[in-house]
Amino acid sequence: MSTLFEQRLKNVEADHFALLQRKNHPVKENNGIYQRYKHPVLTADHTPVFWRYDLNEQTNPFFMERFGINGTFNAGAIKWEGKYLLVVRVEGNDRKSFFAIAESPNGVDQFKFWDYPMDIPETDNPDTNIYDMRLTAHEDGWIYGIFCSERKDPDAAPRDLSAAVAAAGIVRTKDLKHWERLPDLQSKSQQRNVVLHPEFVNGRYALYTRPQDGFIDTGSGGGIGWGLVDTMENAIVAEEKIINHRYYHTIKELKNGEGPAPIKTAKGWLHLAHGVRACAAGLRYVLYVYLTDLDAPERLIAEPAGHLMAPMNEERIGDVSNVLFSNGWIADEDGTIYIYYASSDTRMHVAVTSVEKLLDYCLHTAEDGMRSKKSVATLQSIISNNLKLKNK
Ligand code: M1P
Repeated sequence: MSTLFEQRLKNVEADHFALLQRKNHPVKENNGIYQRYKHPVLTADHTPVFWRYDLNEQTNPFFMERFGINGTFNAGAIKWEGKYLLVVRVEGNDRKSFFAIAESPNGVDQFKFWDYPMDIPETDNPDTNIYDMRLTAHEDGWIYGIFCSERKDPDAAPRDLSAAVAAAGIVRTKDLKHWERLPDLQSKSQQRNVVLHPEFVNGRYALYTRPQDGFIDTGSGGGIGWGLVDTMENAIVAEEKIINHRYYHTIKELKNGEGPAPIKTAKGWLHLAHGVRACAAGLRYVLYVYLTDLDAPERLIAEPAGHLMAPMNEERIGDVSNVLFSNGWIADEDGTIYIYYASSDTRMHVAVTSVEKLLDYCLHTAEDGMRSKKSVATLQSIISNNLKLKNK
């Protein structure tokens, strides 16, 4: 007779093995722009059994979880030695996030976590929580990770246990195993969603920023900012200019933020970002793309109206519902793009498209006319062109 411990260990390991081997496949999607995949690529259940359980029967006779994982989401991404790597925001049941790398041989399934999470060094001012790393393989030879470092607001009123300060933490590596912590980014305001541009601009490092009035409120921040710094070893953004604005009655009325580092294409820098609006159900986070000039990456060339992707079906539900968020994508040599996106602060998914398709989408989808009448005019022009063709 096997013990309870032995039975549970066997079942849990079998389920975990089956989950990691599960094949993923594209779902039927008719928009022609991208292809979602059926299964999430990473969930809390993908984390190793030996993270969550004490495998010693003497000290864990009921084979109970000893370290609960609440979610695996908002992952940075990079192709490394032929593998698709995600630097995942793993959140424990204790609400603390940390980073862990999961790798896949094909980008769409079989993601497996490395044995140990990343051990990010602290600065002299320890982070309470760290999350949402954007990876940039910079032309200076380093791979940088910029993430949100959250700390309790030192100026909070004595009974206010929620006030926090968001800053951009910076690490760098050459092998994805050893991470050097650099001083946090200094700028005039709090920051989240900071991303390093992959190339020097006029000999300086260029950063996409997201100036904000408070920890949550972007208020007068205006949108996605752009700032140049002389060094990443003591990065100080003196001036920020807004390069992707928020507007009234759009998908990004309330907030927006740069996603992963932009992809260089023949027609410009391709950007993925998130836009946030408020509604009766709370905040709604969607993904959108925009294109900027190759020589002046801060200059907007094109931005299709509305969202590229919005939460659908089970993506709508999770810890923070009605949220799609992306801070990682990978462009393969053949132009295939893997968009890694999280749903509702809970799990990771993939959608596959290509550079060619996203450029076509950017350059041939009407921009937001900002008024219903303009939307109707765009639609009328599509309809009349199509009906002329059909009735020929
Ligand atoms: O909960 C939704 C998202 O909220 C924040 O994004 P933003 O700063 O743009 O509002 C982040 O905390 C992000 O991690 C989270 O997914």
